[in-house]
Amino acid sequence: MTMPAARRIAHLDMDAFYASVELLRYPELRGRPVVIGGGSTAQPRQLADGTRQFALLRDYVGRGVVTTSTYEARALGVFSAMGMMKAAALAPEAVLLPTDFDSYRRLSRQFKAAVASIAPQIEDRGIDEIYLDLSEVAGETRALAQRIKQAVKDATGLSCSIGIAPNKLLAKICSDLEKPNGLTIVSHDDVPARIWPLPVRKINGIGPKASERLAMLGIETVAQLAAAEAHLLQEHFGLNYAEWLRRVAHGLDERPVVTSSEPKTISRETTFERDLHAKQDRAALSGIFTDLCTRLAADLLRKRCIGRTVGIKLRYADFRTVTRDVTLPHATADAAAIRRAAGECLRRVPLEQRLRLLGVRVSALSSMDEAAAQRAAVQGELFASL
Ligand code: TTP
Ligand code: MG
Ligand code: MG
Repeated sequence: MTMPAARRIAHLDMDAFYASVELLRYPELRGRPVVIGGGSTAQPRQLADGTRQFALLRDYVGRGVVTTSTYEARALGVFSAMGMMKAAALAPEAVLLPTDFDSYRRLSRQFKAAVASIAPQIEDRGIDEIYLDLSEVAGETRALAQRIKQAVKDATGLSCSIGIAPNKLLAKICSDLEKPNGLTIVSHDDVPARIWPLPVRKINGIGPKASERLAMLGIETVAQLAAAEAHLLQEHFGLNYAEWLRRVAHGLDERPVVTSSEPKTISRETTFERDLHAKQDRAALSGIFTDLCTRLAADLLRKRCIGRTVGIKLRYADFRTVTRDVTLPHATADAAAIRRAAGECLRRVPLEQRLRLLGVRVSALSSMDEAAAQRAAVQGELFASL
């Protein structure tokens, strides 16, 4: 039996993300406890002498909750989802800032793009975290992770924490172990020493309810979960969840890194101002058809995609719609090649009736850059074998 090659999976999570983005704008707040989540009344005021005046948590009145907080505020016991009034009692001197989602989204795009320049196999898990499959990326693990952290820092000015492990389950746990600015690498052999002492709720997928029920069975740590009798877990959690609990307690997880869903098809269509006839309006139709293909080729280029299947869509005056497509020997983004293939499709539909709409699409897409890299690799092999 051949074992599947060991994988190298990373989980990257930004440190105190919203708060850290705010500190880029207000560097004078570095080192102070800062809490994000105030309304517009928490907007800092620019004073005549050029300095800024910030709202303090002690002056907060309302029912809001903390969105996130800096590590200085966390040291005082203030965490995400805590009521703001309770937080104010713990950290009255903390600065309160409003949320600014546009900035968080912009920085989110920037850090992901920086990581993608080094490790393109990315699964987007939300505004401040991603999984990476580093199995095919060259470099020693720690050095590679340092490079990724540096790229994020250079692109955004922000720090992140990375966990690297043979699977997503362990990588996610690890990215949290040495926050902030952490870098934690574990192998399967490290599971008893590094993972087993942790409380079960550190496992992504064991929520507050399951933790509570496990606690009632005397199971608090992952080690206790790993040692639990199968029938006991089955009795309380059902066969499927019990089996999953047993596997995760042993650090097992086969889920692949699912890279961002690329568009499956790119299309252009147009509805005519008046219904056109294939014979009488041949010149006009031909011009529109060519124009659609040219625009579609430009869309493909912009998205750095090539496609193997070219299709057309026609809607007749009576609103019936037909489609035809053809698959080419090679993927293309070339306007003339798309026009030829679409023309072939057009010859396979009846054209007695007038037409309302004409559309062209390209599907079976792949990345232009990956295709180029593969060609280069093949050429490299050819040269190497000469
Ligand atoms: P997290 O990654 O959970 O937290 P964080 O980045 O602030 O801190 P760290 O990872 O260093 O522990 O969440 C990312 C952002 O999502 C966070 O900055 C604010 C937002 N968020 C909420 O809006 N509500 C919440 O309950 C949590 C946990 C986060
Ligand atoms: Mg985070
Ligand atoms: Mg996160």
